[in-house]
Amino acid sequence: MPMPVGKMHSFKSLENIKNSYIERIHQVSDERKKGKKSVGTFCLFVPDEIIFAAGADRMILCGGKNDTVSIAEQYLPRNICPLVKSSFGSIVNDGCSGIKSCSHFSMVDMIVAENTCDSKKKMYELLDNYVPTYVIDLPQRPDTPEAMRYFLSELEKFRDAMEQLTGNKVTDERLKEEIRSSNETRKLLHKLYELRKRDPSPISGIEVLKILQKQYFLSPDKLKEYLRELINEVESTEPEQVHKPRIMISGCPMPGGNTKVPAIIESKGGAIVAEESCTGTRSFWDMVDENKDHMLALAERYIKIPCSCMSPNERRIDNILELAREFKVDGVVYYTLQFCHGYNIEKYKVQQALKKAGIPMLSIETDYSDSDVEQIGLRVDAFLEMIS
Ligand code: BJ8
Repeated sequence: MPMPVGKMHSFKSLENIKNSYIERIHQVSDERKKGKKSVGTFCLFVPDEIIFAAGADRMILCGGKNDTVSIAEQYLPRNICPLVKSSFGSIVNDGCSGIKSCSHFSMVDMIVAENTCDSKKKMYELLDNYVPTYVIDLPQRPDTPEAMRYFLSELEKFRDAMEQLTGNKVTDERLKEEIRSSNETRKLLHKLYELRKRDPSPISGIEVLKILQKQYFLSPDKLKEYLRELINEVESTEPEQVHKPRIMISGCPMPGGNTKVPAIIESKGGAIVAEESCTGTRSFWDMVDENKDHMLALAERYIKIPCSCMSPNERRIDNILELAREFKVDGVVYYTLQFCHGYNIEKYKVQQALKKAGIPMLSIETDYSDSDVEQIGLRVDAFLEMIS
């Protein structure tokens, strides 16, 4: 039996977020004409606070669109994750093939990368031929004092590189302001997620994803403005009392342009109430301690991000269980991109832990194409039927 889909709310603030792209492009372009540097990033391990404290702007360059994948395949092997291919294709695209990349991919003076998964690491080596690429080296066994010391020294080197790029000193005062500002954003996102704990949730997963995908694209002030507007609207919404199975998505990030799996889940009648993802809780869950040495506080906060590139990564399993309980989920959709070995392999541990906790899980491994939409739809249908 098909699940009840129910009527969707349409929040005015989401329309503003949707239309924010052009305005942001003009803003960055004007800033660059006046000499402000713009930095492109790919990963949560790069602390925004240091970039902003150096007086630069930043935009995320993770690709979520399928159309630039074929461009990347002229340079990269086909059997690597679509996120890497889409990003690379968007940056190296010269438009000859008739495919247009989104404008922001060509609007950065430097890329700040990080040593995470193999595909990204190797892509960065090639990207340096197109845009100067600075790589932060990450220790991959995060729970040791040696790893902390090393990561802190890497962040200090990164701070120096940003000072060199912009010609501005990263003062303690500026870092303090940026840490406070980023914590404010994190608190707003917590507030939004708190509202999703209501049953039924007053906002759909797709709607939340729209703002999360813009999180590292918009300026911090604009993001906060949109979040406040959205929270006000959601707080005063009376959701339709249709019972829908509460779903958490867990796994790979879903950058702008990639909404395939959440769209299928919600079109089939599921309600996504949380995402254990870098386009989700991993991006904002932990605060930076405002009462410590600022660089140390940043190192401590960022090294804890439970990415599958870290080993061991038990923190992620604990987070998933905690989120599943907090958001009272009926089931978890474990979402991985093809050839993302870290998240694909970690699936086993997550499945075991969820099974023990009595929480059903559906595993979906996919790419950015539409070729499996129907097949995923059938599997989601059966899963939702089972957990209802
Ligand atoms: S902190 S998840 S943003 S590394 S999906 S490119 S891992 S093969 S994006 Fe990530 Fe930072 Fe981790 Fe988050 Fe590789 Fe996997 Fe592709 Fe990925």
